Amino acid sequence: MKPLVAGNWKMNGVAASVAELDAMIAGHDAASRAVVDLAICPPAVLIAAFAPRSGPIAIGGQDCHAKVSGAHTGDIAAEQLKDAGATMVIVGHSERRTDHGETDEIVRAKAEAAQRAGLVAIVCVGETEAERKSGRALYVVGTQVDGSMPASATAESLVVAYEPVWAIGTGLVPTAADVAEVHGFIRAKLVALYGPVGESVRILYGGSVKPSNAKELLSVKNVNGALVGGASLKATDFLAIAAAY
Ligand code: G2H
Repeated sequence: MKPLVAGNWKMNGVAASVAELDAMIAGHDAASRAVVDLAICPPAVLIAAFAPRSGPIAIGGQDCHAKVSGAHTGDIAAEQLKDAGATMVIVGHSERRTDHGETDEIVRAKAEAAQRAGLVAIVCVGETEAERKSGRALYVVGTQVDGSMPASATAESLVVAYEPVWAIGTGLVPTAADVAEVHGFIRAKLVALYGPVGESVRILYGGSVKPSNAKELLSVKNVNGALVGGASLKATDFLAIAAAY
């Protein structure tokens, strides 16, 4: 399957940051496009400006509301992201789960809203440091997968991102063996949930991915790409990660 390297800009970037997007577009040449899909998820206010010029780089949101419209101040519907030019959206990122109290049930509703709007849902799961240290990483990730995944999926409508919370923005990364164990576990869960389709859903690794560790992380079995935060803000770093393929 073709891997996906998606950049999550989080609450970073202003209109002038389009220069980085333009450099990414220029660097994602025919040879790169043949082997890897790239996406950038900027703050929602930049989507409408980024999408028309993004060419070979898909543009996504970082969150969506589960409803189509209504009295939900500050929220954005999946349909509105689609209208602005997004083709995908991250849901259930640990920063959303922590900062906004999002439960597995809420994340699942958001993933289904994304699919309803015709967006690819990138659903995030991952254990905390305490959960890993107490030997509960697989249990926690399994519970999140069971509770957060949409009712149905195709290879095109769902992407899963494994992001151990303790690796996010810390510079720490799990060993290749630990990544392989969790990704293999998620793969088995996806097959149990969706049948053969579960074999073709991409599973991204996220958490302190950078040019220096990309090759090792992205060559692990069942790692089908990366969700990149800090290192996606600069075109040179982001393209260097994509060049691991
Ligand atoms: C994990 C990741 C992007 P970073 O949140 O989703 O961020 O690469 O900065 O750890």
